Amino acid sequence: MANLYAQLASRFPRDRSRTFASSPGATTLSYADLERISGQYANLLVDLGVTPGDRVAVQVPKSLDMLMLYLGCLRAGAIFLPLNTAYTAGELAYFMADAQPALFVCDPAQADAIRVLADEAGVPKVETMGSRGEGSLPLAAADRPGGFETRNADDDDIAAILYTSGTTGRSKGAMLSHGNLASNCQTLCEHWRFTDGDTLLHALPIFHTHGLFVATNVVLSAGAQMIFLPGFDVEQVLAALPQATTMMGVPTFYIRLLKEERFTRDLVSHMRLFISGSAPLSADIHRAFRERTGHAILERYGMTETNMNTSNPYDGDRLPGTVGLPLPGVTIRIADPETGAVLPQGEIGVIEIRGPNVFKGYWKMPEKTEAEFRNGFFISGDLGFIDAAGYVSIVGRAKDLIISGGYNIYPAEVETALDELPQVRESAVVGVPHPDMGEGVVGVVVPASADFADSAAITGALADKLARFKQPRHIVFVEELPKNGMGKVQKTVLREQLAQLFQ
Ligand code: MCA
Ligand code: AMP
Repeated sequence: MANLYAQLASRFPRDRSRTFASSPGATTLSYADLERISGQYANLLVDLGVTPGDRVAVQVPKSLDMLMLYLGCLRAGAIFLPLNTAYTAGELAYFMADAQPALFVCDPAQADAIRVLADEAGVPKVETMGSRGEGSLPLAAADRPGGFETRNADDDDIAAILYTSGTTGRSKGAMLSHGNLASNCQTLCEHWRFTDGDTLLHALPIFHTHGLFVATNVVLSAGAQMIFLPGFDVEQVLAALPQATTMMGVPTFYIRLLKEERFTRDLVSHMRLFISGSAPLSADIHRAFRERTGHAILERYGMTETNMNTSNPYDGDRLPGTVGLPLPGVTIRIADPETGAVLPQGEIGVIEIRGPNVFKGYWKMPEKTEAEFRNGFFISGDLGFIDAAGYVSIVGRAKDLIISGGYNIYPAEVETALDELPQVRESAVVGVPHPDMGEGVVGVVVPASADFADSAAITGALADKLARFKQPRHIVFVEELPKNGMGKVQKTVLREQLAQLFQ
């Protein structure tokens, strides 16, 4: 097979003047522009000394330039490493030290602070890229030639690294190969019937699998176009929907749209497809959406490590509360979480995944990689079952994970940050139902002195340690944490006690 970019390019529209992406009130790029600008970035990377296999770490606001840099990295054989814009300096220092990028691209406003971190971590080059084409990298790219012969790549060559946190220890860099990404987006493009007549409404961040590999790569695979919004803003989405044919989002997008009276059946009667993923879409929201619009949201299930695994059907029943059937080429089995024994159909166990979509392992962590595979299957940490018709349902998580608005938060990381504070004796972090974000983060704290109850002091102290989305929205002070006979905190008890906190 070939470089992912070359595979995508083989499906670009023959007429390269056709639109690839438009940002309302800003840039519109044709496929010809895409080829030229991604070529300019690839030439620039070579000039900057970036060689195949080098990491290019990117923490910049969402922009089409960032996408062109992604494609430039693919073409030059570099490994694209996008980072959540919410990460703090402390979090970034870890990623720099671990990934050792040859180049770090940051927001111009952060350049001074990033240069200090980069010096400490031995990262040789820092360049900048802003949200409107400003910054040293776009400026330098504009001077480069647009022609670039895309480098050959093998299926197993790494195209991107995406960091995911873990239940223990620090974040792990999931290595995704050209073959992983190419096979998955082609499968999704066919499964969801994307064609060059489609226009995708893109309001997701592009530092994650969802916005980058699912949304963008599927559009590119179909030679389709997208309306590229800076983020999810309900006004902008309502204004753009009439020009779109398809939309992808996390459940929060659909929850927020349903709150708007202007989100009517008429507004979306021309739409072909709404897709949801990254977090559970409640059956209630699925039904409310169908009642309001006549559209059954198509829910699918994926992970950073595996891309997409299952999807409800395009034709046929899109069953609320299920994540659908395994995608073509993907094998799903349900195993006993303790023994790994494969369970009979209908029983609940841990979901395990095998297929061309499954990643190559964690960057520089061979033992962690080995521990998360069983007989060639990746152990997802999600609990679920498969019904008689083959539909997969997710019923819980074996991993201690909170998903808030589609972002993953590992309680262990937040607890460590809380426990380091002098005001805290011990803590437990849980996710409880949140009407907008699905789950909201709550920190349950046993204070170091009995009369301490200043939650603002606690959240304030976390501000520069943890990305904002990981910070507890509520601090609840307790005299002691509920523990079982082994001394382990009973999080189920806490979740039950706090279930109404955000209602
Ligand atoms: C923003 N904030 C959040 C979140 N997002 N807090 C918790 N959870 C979040 N997801 C913070 C903001 O910094 C702000 O802080 C405050 O919460 C309120 O922000 P708000 O304006 O309500 O948020 P927003 O800017 O509208 O963002 C919400 C969002 C956004 C639109 C739901 O989080 C989003 O685009 N999520 C999509 C994430 C995604 O793409 N996940 C895919 C992962 P302050 O209080 O300081 O104002 S890939 C994946 O999961 C797999 C592979 C898959 O299957 O797809
Ligand atoms: P991430 O680490 O960001 O790749 O998140 C992957 C996790 O998101 C999965 O292991 C699931 O727990 C969750 N997830 C993704 N899609 C769905 C879905 N449709 N329903 C429920 N959980 C989902």
